Amino acid sequence: TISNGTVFSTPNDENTAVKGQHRLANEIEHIVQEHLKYVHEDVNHGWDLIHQDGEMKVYRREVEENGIVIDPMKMFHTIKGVTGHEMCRYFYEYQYRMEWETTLDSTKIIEVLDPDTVIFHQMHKRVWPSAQRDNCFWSHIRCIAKSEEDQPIWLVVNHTIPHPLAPIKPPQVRLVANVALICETVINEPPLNPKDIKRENIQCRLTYVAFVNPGGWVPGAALRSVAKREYPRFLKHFSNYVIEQTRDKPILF
Ligand code: 16C
Repeated sequence: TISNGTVFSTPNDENTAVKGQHRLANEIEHIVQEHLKYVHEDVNHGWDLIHQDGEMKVYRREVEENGIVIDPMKMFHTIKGVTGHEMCRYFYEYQYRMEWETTLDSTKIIEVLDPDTVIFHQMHKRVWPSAQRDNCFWSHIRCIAKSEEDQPIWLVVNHTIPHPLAPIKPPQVRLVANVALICETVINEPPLNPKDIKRENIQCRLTYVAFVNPGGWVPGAALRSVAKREYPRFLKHFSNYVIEQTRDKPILF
């Protein structure tokens, strides 16, 4: 119990968690719906294609707020041999984070709200000469069924939130991020018996969006050039990581 009377559950609490019944449920619902609304938004207007590599396309919209660069990013990719659930599971679960996240010094879970919703506190690597950034955010994984025949949509949203267990400690600067990974599984030439589906029959169609405010001034040109290099690098690296992790495992639909 924190001094203002609020009860926070901890990661090792045995009795947390009725799904979707916690103090952030409404906020999360709202943000999830926003992401779903814009996932098919046309990128032909206002977005610049800044990187393309095979199936991967990276778009950016140049936006500044009070002189701070807050360019939204939107990326599309198709990854062979994995499902949307697998991509989202590896993105969401704490135990894999440091194996694929190359921008972090550390990550920890500071609260579990339900099995599909946790609060992380992460410390990013310092990018010289700017101050080190940290981020405290809720992370939520969800499966959305479309119809009996269609594969469901899987998504993870990570959204910055203040938390008494993660006060901002200068000189660190808290960044503000709202990112979503939204995935669909495509089954090619489906065998008659679903049990016969092999990894060679599946692929994941992925959309990743990031709205990141660095939370304080960073030289705009430097930020844009780091972002242009690092976002594609993240997506490529993370996709390869999931391919490697799942290669010899049963398919997780
Ligand atoms: O989605 C990603 N990771 C999530 C799970 O960990 C996380 C999302 C965070 C939002 C993006 C954070 C940007 C961090 C920038 C600070 C340090 C960058 C270190 C670069 C090392 C060379 O919930 C994957 C996110 C992948 C982001 C890659 C692009 C980062 C470059 C942005 C430009 C930063 C300029 C300097 C700002 C201090």
